[in-house]
Amino acid sequence: MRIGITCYPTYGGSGAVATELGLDLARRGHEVHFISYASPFRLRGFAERVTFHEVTQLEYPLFEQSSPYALALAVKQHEVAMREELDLMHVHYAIPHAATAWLAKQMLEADGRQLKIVTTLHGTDITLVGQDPSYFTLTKFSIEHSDAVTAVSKFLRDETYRAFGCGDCAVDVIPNFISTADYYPTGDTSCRRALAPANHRVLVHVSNFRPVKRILDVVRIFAGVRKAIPATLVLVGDGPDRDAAEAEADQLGLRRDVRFLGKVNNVGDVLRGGDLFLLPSATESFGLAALEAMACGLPVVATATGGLPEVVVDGETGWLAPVGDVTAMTERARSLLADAPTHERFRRAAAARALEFSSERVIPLYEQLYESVR
Ligand code: GMT
Repeated sequence: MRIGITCYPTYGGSGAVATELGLDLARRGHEVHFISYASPFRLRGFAERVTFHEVTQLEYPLFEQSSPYALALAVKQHEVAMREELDLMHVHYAIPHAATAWLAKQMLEADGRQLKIVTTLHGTDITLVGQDPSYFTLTKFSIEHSDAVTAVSKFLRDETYRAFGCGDCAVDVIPNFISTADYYPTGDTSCRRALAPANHRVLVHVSNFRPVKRILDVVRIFAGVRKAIPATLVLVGDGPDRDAAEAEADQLGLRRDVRFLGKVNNVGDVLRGGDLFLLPSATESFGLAALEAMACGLPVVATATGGLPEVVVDGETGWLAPVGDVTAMTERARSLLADAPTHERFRRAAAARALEFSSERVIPLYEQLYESVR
């Protein structure tokens, strides 16, 4: 099939999923066209049957802060669909991508051409942004006018039905997935040696450092663990709350044992050097970062929120606690790291659980969905 994919190109789960999906579809013989304002961060270099189309925008003084990106995107989606004879446009994150795809579809229909739209809901497009009055009606309309809609967890599907009450929109759950070539456990200790002193346990967090990730909780949980066990905290990513996290680490006297790596491409290598993953988010529709960590054999201490319980099996592959309960998460992390046999059992269970979300299992679900709307 010839498939257009639109996503945010920035560091984050929806762009990561969209890009890995596109690359995998191309390896399976499909022709894939990414359409966005910049090349997605995981689209590294050339790949056969993959093309990136950049949305360009006219700068015009009248627009000031309101440069109409969505309109330029709709024009590019229409142009690429026409020229490349796309069978469908798969958009990731509803706002504004599902609405622009609908516009492109209308323009194509005016020329007697068809374009099917598949929309994948990822998280805050439903739980936060989409429910704001400034976006609500358009988000609901875009969902109802997509040819197929998927959500990355049961939680997100149910939240879509609850918040938008869209009678006609069947939302299929297709979970996020991992590439087992990139995310796998290892007995090799070279990654660990590069991150921390040999006698330290290594705690890892990966995110875009937005408030929803509760980064200060990550630092405070680590502070509690480190009181009992020699340990290093490795933070991967960057975003608005990084400065506050650095200040908190300084304030708690942790500077020497907390490493801020910033954005890195080979996250799997960092994860393979770790012992435990922390994800104390206020909400997560899925928690792709937790799945990637589990695939590398890291148990996860996280919050029992959103779709996380569908990924992390409480008491088997990690522990879940209420949002904001730093004390509980600290105690869970500390006791797991102090108990070698249990830690090893959790490690194995985490890696085994992650295989249930392998790309080999999940990508065919998207292919089947595409065939059903074609
Ligand atoms: O919805 C967002 O906040 C953006 C999105 C992203 O691009 O990072 O994150 C969501 O999508 C990921 C991939 O499906 C999920 O793993 C994340 O749990 C989800 N984030 C939230 O729900 C906060």
